Order: sequence, then structure tokens, then C-alpha cells
Amino acid sequence: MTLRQDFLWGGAVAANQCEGGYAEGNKGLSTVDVIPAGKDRVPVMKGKVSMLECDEEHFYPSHEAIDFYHRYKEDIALLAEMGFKCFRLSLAWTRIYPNGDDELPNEEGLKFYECVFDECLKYGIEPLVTITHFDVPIHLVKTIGSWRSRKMVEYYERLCETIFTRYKDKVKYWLTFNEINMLLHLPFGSSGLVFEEGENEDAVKYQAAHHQLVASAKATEIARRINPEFKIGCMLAGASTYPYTCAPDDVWKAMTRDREHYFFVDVQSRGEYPSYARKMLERMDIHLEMEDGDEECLRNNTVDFISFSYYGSRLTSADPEVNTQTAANLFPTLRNPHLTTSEWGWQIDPLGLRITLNALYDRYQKPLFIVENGLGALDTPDETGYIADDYRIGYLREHIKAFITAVEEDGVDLLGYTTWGCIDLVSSSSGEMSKRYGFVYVDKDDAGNGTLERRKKQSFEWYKKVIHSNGIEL
Ligand code: BGP
Repeated sequence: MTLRQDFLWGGAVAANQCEGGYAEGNKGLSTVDVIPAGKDRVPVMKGKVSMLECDEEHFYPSHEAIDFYHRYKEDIALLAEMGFKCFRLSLAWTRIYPNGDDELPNEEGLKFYECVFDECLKYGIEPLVTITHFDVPIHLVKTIGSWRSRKMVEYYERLCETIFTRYKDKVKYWLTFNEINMLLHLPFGSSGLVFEEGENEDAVKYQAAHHQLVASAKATEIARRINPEFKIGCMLAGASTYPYTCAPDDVWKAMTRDREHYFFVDVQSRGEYPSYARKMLERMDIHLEMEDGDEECLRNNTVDFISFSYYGSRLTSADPEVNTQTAANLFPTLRNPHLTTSEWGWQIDPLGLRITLNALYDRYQKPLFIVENGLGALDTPDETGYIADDYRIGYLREHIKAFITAVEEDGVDLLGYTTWGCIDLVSSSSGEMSKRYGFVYVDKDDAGNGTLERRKKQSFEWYKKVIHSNGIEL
């Protein structure tokens, strides 16, 4: 078996990291619009510092980002030139419902995405749409505490009803929540949760997770009613966890770490809370508030496919003395001495992608989709402005080889591959522009200065060839 002929090659972005125009077209304010760049960014995303009002002295990366809002035609033309089959992007909730609880949607926002989808379809590019990618209307954070409130399910359903109806002939592939498991690690950044002094944060997080899981199932139900051809996927911040040694305690620890993440997909794909999660919640003395019909809704509306991001594997140990923390997409992990790292300390492990694909496929037996993968690097233009990013080509080549092997030798059913940040954009974790992932360079620096000019990097021509040969010419 080789890659399917209709394999969805492409790239991915998120509204808040590329659009800009944060207050244009009647858009309301989102959580991401009040998260500054710099040292406060991660604490704010973790819900440790409350930053609910914009102020002058901080730089807010989402406000202009790379100005995709005004330049989407130029950008999509570049993706089309590479031969993209698929473009993953997200909707800013507050472009469509500026406050989240408005009775009627904002036509200007709906029109904007319609134009973006039409532009993609003009080139035969399939849009893959993340309904929410780390943004919540600030109004809902302030009035109901975001996803801690059951009301969010209703507002999310309203959003889904609107977008599925409006775009039913333009979009086929949908993802309900970006990296849903990030809720546990970046409660404000991913889900708008702010904690009160002394409250049980885990209880709040798992209750919010329940609301998102129900919202995801309801979205699936609405989608199937509106267009049975829709394909609905969940989205996990993926990556298998390795044990630090072969000591059974380490192996057990690695397994329980993975379950923290699988928990979400187990519910979304198998349709019920797994037994280990029920026991874990019991031990934590967390009693979820469920409504009548929730369990049935979860059971009847499981996802069609499983998508995930993959940047590198994770490593854990049961021994507290082993303490060599490094980064893995903001998840805690130990430093694996067998792997190299990126300039941001993220471990690079192409074989880990094959391992993760197999783990997910064994567990769920549903089609998979790699919707984020890539190397965040400092790209330095030469004197002519050209970026020779052979290091990025090297990273991507090895990861592509790994997933092709998973398809050819292990029989994994893989729908597609969208690299993260196909055009340079604002980094989610740091708010920096200098952490670049793209095939297309954007002239902008960390302070927000630059012409925003787009330039093709070396990897642009390389990826074009890869897509054209369906992964044969690497
Ligand atoms: C994922 C997010 C993306 C993206 C990516 C890379 O967690 O879904 O939005 O940003 O990580 O992370 P960073 O931008 O921090 O390098």
C-alpha cells in the first residue's frame, strides 16, 4: 500500500496566529487578543496571571499577526503554486459571533471566511476547518467563566449550526477543537479558564473538558443533520510517551501519561468515558456534572477520523531524581539523550511519528490525519534576502518518510498531512515571529516591525516537488 491518490498534502495555520485585523469587520475581542508576547505569555496561558484588558505597553501578536486578513489571496496563491491539496485554517469565533452569545451572526465575518474558502476552491484546495483554535470570546470569559459553564455548549452549538449551514457546500472536513488535551496544560490559552484563589483547579478543568466533549459530540450531530457528507475529526496534541528506562515503574508511568491525552480521544472516538478515567476522577474526588442525555449524545456521535499534531516524542520517569526537563510543545518531558533538539529545545524524533501513528491506529482503527508537524527555526536571510532552510527540509523529509513507512509497512490509514505554519506566523507559545515554520517567509520581527512582504524559501520548491510526486521525490 502506498499513499492514497487523493492524499491531502498541505499546510496549517490558525486564525489568531495569522489573520490580524483583530478589531476589523465587527470582530469582537478573543482571549488570544489579550495575551501578550514576552515573559508573561505562558503564565497567562496557564491561567496563573489574569490579563483580561489590553494595555499599551505590551505587544499583542494577534492584533496584526501576518495580516492574512487582508492578504489571503496572495497567500493562498502561493500555497496553490506549491500544489497544496488541502489548507487547514481556523475560524475566529468572534468574527462570527463577536460576543459569543449574540442572537445573530456577524455577516461581515461570515463573508470573510466565505471569500477565503472560495479562494481555496478556485485552486482545487480542500479547506480543513478547525472550529476553535485557542480562542474564546472575551465576553464569555467575563460573563460566564468560559468553558467552566455549561452555557458554552449552547453557544458553541449556535456557532456550529451557523457555519455548517453557511459553508455546507464549501467545506467538507471539520475539526471540533484544536489540541483538546491542551485544556489541562494551558487552561486560559486554550479554553479561557481563569481560576479563583484556592479552588480545585483539576475539578474545573475536567468539568470544562466534559463540556467540550459534549459540545464536540453535539457539533458532530448537527453536522450530520446538515450535510451527511461532512467528515468530522477530533484533534489531539499527539506524541507517544517513552519510559526513561525499562523499569516497570517507568513503563507504567509512561502509560499513565499517555492516558492523560488519550482520555479525550477515547471519549470522542469510542463514545464513552473509559474505565481508567472514571476511576481516576473518583480518586481525585471529582464529580462531573452531567445532564440527562449527555452519555447518549457522546455514544451516538463519535468522530469520523482522528487528527493530531506531532512535533516530537515525550519521555517520563517514575524516579523524581531524574529531572532533565525540556520542552515538547509545552508539555513537560525529560530530555531524551538519543534525540537532537530544535533551537527551542523541542526534541526531534521522526520514528516517534511512526510509533504515534501506530499507537493511535491500533487503539481506534479510524483514519488518521497529521494536521501539524514542522520545525520552528530561526531563519536568517542571506544578503539577497533568500532563506536556505535545508534544516527544515531535513526535518520534514524524515517525518514524511516515517509516515509513509507507517502507511506502507504497518497499514495505517492516513488521510493527509498538513505541515504547521506553512506561511511564517506568530508562535503560539512565545508570541514571537522569529520562531518560523513556513515555506514562505514573512518580513516581520518580534517587535512587530517589517514590511510583511512574502518570500519563497528553499523549502518552497522542495515541498512542491514532494506534493507533485505524492511523496516519492523526497
Ligand atoms: C500547537 C498549536 C499551534 C502552533 C504549534 C507550534 O500547540 O496548535 O497553534 O502554534 O503548536 O507551537 P509554537 O507556535 O509555540 O511553536
